[in-house]
Amino acid sequence: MRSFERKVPKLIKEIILNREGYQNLPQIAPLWSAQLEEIQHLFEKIQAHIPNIVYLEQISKHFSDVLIIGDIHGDIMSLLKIIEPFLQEQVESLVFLGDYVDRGRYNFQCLLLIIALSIAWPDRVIILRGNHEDIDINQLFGFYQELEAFFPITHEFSKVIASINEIYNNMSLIAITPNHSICMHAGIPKNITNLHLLNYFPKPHYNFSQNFSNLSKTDKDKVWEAFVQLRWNDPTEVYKFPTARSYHGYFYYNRSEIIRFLKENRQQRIIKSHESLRGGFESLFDSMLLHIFSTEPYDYKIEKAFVIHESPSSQITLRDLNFNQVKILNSQ
Ligand SMILES: [Mn+2]
Repeated sequence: MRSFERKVPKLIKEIILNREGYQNLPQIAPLWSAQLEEIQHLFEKIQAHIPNIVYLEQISKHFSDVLIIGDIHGDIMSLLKIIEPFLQEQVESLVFLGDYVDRGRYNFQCLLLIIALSIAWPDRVIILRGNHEDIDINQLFGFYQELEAFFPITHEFSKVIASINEIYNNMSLIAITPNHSICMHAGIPKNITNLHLLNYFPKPHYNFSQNFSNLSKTDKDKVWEAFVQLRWNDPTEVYKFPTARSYHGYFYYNRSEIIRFLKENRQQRIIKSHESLRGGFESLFDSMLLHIFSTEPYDYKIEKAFVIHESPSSQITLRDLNFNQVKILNSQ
């Protein structure tokens, strides 16, 4: 078991060490809003040093050996499998691409466990914000109702919602690996090709308008749209029109936009999640875009789920949730 490298609060240790018990709902019930608030503050303190666009090698050297993880959606069994090689020191670091909650049966447990990992190992675990890290979306897809059942007392429940909202607002949007992969939940925003503009959008996310004094109205709108579209847009090889709406109601991006985006940001590929319709894995646009989904089974669309492993030798490997090698994705 990987040791805690620094002093970690008992609560965080308990969540990680008792993780197997998370399959049993009652074990988590004694967690009060005050404890969740403590977790929120620990998370905020760490995230204050991590920008929206994270160049991972600036965080630590551990990210040269990284496991990249797609949508989890409350699937605690998949999550427990995925994090085991990290806890057993078979891989040095983790990047989560978002969508930890909604649709599944153990949303709260998944979110807590992922947050606990990032607090215990801030130099090794980065968690990005997906489109489901949003209280409004949670009201439509199950997490909100799950929390209501956990916290039946009204004033407790409203504190819990406030804490979870703060946690969401402190997640990053993009992580760039030492191996030149741009990791994000969904894709390229329609109006922003240079990611540096997003540095005007600091964390916590709700504060964005207060930090915009140097930007024109047009650029402000672009940055706000990018905040949404990074977590919603989908790639297409079919539609030629970059303004076409995806089935999520946001925008498609195509081959030429991917080429331009990678060139402008001096990176080699996009690694994203978000689309269950594409199954557990798909390589698109001559491997310039790799899609993974890391929960199984899911709406009967995902038969098998995957994660991506980037190693210090620059090899990119598709692995199953038990860390078995499925396929080498780049030739070195
Ligand atoms: Mn999504």
